[in-house]
Amino acid sequence: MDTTFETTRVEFDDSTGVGRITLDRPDALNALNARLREDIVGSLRALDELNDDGIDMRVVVIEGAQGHFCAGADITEFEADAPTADVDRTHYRFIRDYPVPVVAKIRGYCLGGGLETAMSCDFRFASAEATLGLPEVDLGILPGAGGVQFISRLANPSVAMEIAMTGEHISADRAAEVGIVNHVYPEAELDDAVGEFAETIAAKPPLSIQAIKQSANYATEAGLEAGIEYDRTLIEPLFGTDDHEEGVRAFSEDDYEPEFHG
Ligand code: CO8
Repeated sequence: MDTTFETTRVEFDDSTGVGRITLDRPDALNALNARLREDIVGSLRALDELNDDGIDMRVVVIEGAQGHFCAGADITEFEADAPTADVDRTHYRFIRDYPVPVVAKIRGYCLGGGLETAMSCDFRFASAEATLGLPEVDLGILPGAGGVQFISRLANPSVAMEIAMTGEHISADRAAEVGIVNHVYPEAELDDAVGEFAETIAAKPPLSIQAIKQSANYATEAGLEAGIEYDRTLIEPLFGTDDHEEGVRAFSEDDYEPEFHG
């Protein structure tokens, strides 16, 4: 299934179960106008619908066209119609609540709403040449689509505040050092590294992966006791699955190669 929206391209590799969404407004460094925000949601829905048709779609990678992830909200739209909280939050929340893991593959600029988009993903893999930051402060606003919330959970809160208050551009290495980015690769190795990671996750038992995402999201919001209780509700149904049986069999039989189907 390969398809295009006005500002995104969507591809799916049925041999790996990995979908790919490319933000495609390169003339504006893939800045998020209203159309692109809606197309991201439309693209994610299109990939998710594959599962309704019995096709295993297990991981999504989001990247930007032509060397940049995304330079943030489209500033030219601010004058005409400042983004409302509801409109602008849509794709961030959609990614966070999305049933399969979402990986942000970051090249070039990843700023403002672009970094907020990446931080709403479950993983961030960056090129060593990427530049990240939250420059909203210099526009007299704040990263108001959850950016301060996300970065304060990923990085030390004081470092997070420093990045948001200075609006400084930081390197991928610095972003990894403070916890915003999972891994940094030389530019030429990024595609393979993300592909390998996505395929590794895609081959795992999908219901376990879904439960781990739900549990990890819950952990950022709930107290420890409530979180442990929540995990108990997640694990009980997993004990009854074929994938659980498959994993136990692979542990017990030396040469058995498990295949997980969800
Ligand atoms: N919006 C619109 N157009 C943009 C944007 C943007 N964010 N960023 C770049 N562009 C356009 C430029 O206008 C330029 O277009 P043109 O060629 O037609 O003049 C083209 O992309 C290339 O950009 P530059 O010529 O500026 O390229 P440089 O390499 O010189 O600079 C930069 C690249 C540093 C990325 C620079 O373009 C820049 O600083 N961009 C703005 C970055 C920014 O401030 N982003 C944050 C925006 S605010 C936000 O994201 C959060 C809003 C939260 C709202 C929450 C509501 C609830």
